[in-house]
Amino acid sequence: KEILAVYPGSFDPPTNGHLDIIIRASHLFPKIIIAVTKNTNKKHIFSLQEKTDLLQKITENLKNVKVASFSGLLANYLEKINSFVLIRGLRALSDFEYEFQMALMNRNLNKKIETIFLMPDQSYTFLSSSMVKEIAILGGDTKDFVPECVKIELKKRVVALSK
Ligand code: COD
Repeated sequence: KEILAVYPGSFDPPTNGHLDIIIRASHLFPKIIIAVTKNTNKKHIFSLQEKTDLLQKITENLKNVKVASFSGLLANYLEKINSFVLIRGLRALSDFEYEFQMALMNRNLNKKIETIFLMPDQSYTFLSSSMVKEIAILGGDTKDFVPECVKIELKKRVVALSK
């Protein structure tokens, strides 16, 4: 049976760290869905549609990767698309507690769900969407941290938000 793995996140915006995890996962699983949703604990500057479009653009050369968005509980979404494998990225020890809690909570909601953690290249371990946003808002250059099309959209959004 072909395993369908889901990489869920808020991706606000998608970074080179996310892309590193997506590429690693695409080598391991026959089919991947990047599942974009809202993280109610975070403030987002891009809509679900905008993030879906950006993720589609930056993964268009990865033939086994698709992008989708969902609302509501991740466990319910997995059931709906008949997937029970989650991919998450681990950057540092500081990610562990939140990720561990989420993995076990998802398994409590549906005991078939397994979460697989992948580590990015070490050059991305310091990278986070919130820092990239902060750099953009403060006028810094984000070119080393996000794909070119994300950099352009981020700059536009920051200018629009400052008006
Ligand atoms: N290198 C490697 N991995 C990275 C990097 C990087 N530089 N940056 C981020 N990552 C990893 C993160 O560790 C994470 O695993 C993944 O990439 C996505 O990151 P984010 O920040 O875009 O996504 P999150 O953490 O905001 O996603 C949380 C969800 C939206 C998945 C969660 O809130 C959720 O499932 N929401 C739906 C409602 C629900 O079911 N809630 C109950 C959950 S138990």
